[in-house]
This record gives sequence, C-alpha cells and structure tokens, in this order.
Amino acid sequence: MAAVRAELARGLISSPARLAPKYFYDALGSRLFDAITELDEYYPTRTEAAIFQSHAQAIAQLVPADAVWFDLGAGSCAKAASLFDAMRPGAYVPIDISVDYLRGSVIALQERHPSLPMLGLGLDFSSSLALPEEVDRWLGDHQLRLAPRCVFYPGSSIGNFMPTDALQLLSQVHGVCAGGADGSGLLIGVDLVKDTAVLEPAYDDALGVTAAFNRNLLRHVNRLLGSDFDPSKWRHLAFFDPHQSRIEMHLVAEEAQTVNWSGGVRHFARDERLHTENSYKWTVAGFEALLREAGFRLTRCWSDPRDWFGVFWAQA
Ligand code: AVI
Repeated sequence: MAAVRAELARGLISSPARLAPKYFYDALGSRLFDAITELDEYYPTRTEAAIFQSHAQAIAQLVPADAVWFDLGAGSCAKAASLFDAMRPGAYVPIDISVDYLRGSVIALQERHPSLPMLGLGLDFSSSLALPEEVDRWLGDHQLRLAPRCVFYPGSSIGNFMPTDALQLLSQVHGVCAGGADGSGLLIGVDLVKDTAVLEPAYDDALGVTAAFNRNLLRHVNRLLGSDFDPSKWRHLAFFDPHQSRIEMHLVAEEAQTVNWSGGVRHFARDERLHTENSYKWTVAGFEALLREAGFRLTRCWSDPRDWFGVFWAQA
C-alpha cells in the first residue's frame, strides 16, 4: 500500500501530472469499463469477439490443444472461457491485479469445467511479469511442466503500454512461452490504426460513460492516497495523436485548485491537464515487428473486414 501511495504521489507532483491507467479499475471503474464495451462508439470489444468467432477453427489449428493457458488480465474469465470448446486447453491460469474479483470468477468457472485444472493468480504484471514459484510447483503437481503454453492477452490492453514497455512485457511473455513445449505461443488482441473520426468517439462517447470512467479515477485515488480531488472540477479530454499513433486521455482542471494528501500537495492551474491514459493503435506490420523483436518467430494475424482490429498468434 505504501508503494501504491508513493507511485500515485510521484505521478501527481510530476509535470505534467499523470496517473497510471491501472487505477481506473476499482469496483465502479470495472463496471463503467464493462458499460463502455457495450457503447455503439466503442468498437474494439465486439470487433475482437467477431474475429475470434469467424476464425476459431484457423486459430485452433495453431494454438496447441492441451496447452496451459495463462490469461493476462482475466477479470471475469469470460473471453477465455468462450474459446474453451474450440481450443481445448489442458489447464487454465487466469492472472489479474484484482484478486478478489478473480477468485469469484474462478470458482464459478470451475463449476462449469470441473475436470480442467485451474489456478487463479493475483498479480500486477504492468511493471513485470514474474510468475511466482507456486506456478511451477502447481504445474509439476499436475504433470504439466513440459506441456505447451498459450499466453492469452485479449482486449488490446497492450495498447495501454508505451511501445518500449510493451516490448519489455512481450519479451517476458516470450520467456513464459519458451518455458513450455514446442508450439507454445501468444494469442493477443490489438487495436489497429484507423480514421480519427472512428477513434475519437470511441474514447469520448455521446452518453459520457468514458468521461465518468475517467473521472472515477479521482475517486479511487482519493481512497488509495487519502487525497481530496473533487471530480466535478475536472473535465474529460480524449484525442488521437497521429504522430504517436495513440489516443490520449486527460482530465482538465475546470478551475484553479489545490489537491492535498497526507505528506503532499499539488496546485493545478485552470486548464492544466492530468494525463490518465494512452491507448496506442498499431499497424499489422508494426506489431509483427514488435513481436519479432520480443523473440517470437512465427506470427499470424486475423482481422475483421474493415481491418479495425487484429488477433495475432505469435509462436515462441
Ligand atoms: C483496457 N483498454 C484496452 C481500454 C482501451 O481501449 O485502451 C481502456 C479504455 N479507456 C477508455 N476506454 C477504454
């Protein structure tokens, strides 16, 4: 908790001020994100689901059957579970920062798949993906140490990493895959570059759900840090920067204000920004190059008819 408070305080006193997007996801933030995925403007979730549905057979030919699935940011586990029939995993290891939420998801899923070995892990892999020793022991207990592995990372969450950090995470994912049998790999969803007229409304919807999601971050930070942000004094800003190929989300101070917390204070001028998220949009060629740089050999991409979203299989 002290490390979380130190990280938040560091971001707030830096210039420009910033907060990491992982703090969006308290209980309300997770519900608001679920609501975002149902908005007409927010195309990624339904586009990715349609790709998995249309190409399930082709994907299943590359992802080895009986693989141990490591599901990064699993949440409700619903995305992976929807692929179980087609992909036939041999074991399932969902990983999520929110361990309480994950625990409930795993209990429910285990009831539906009683013979599939499952191990839920509470882990914040945003700075490093180091699997605890418990995983190796558990794999040994289930005679799965030498089984093929599939790291599953859907939803284009990789887009929320700066390219250098994305490379570091993918290199660590490559290490996890390389620990399994030949044929192991990564199955990942990535949002692709497209028209600004499609991108910007996806992050600034007419109902204001994304604005509420963005502002709710301040309520969460208040609880974590003991700060006194007033969310009503901040307005949502989202725009596409074509040079960096990313959506930027900010909160903009509606008036000059001072935010206090135990051991710190930050004055914000009127119209000063607080940077809350980047969402990078990749090209297929750019992302394949990143996968190769991370150590993956073979890559394959499936897309939708408009080429808005890519599902990549990258073999270690
Ligand atoms: C979780 N992540 C992939 C979402 C995105 O599209 O970057 C988070 C999000 N932020 C605003 N809307 C959705």
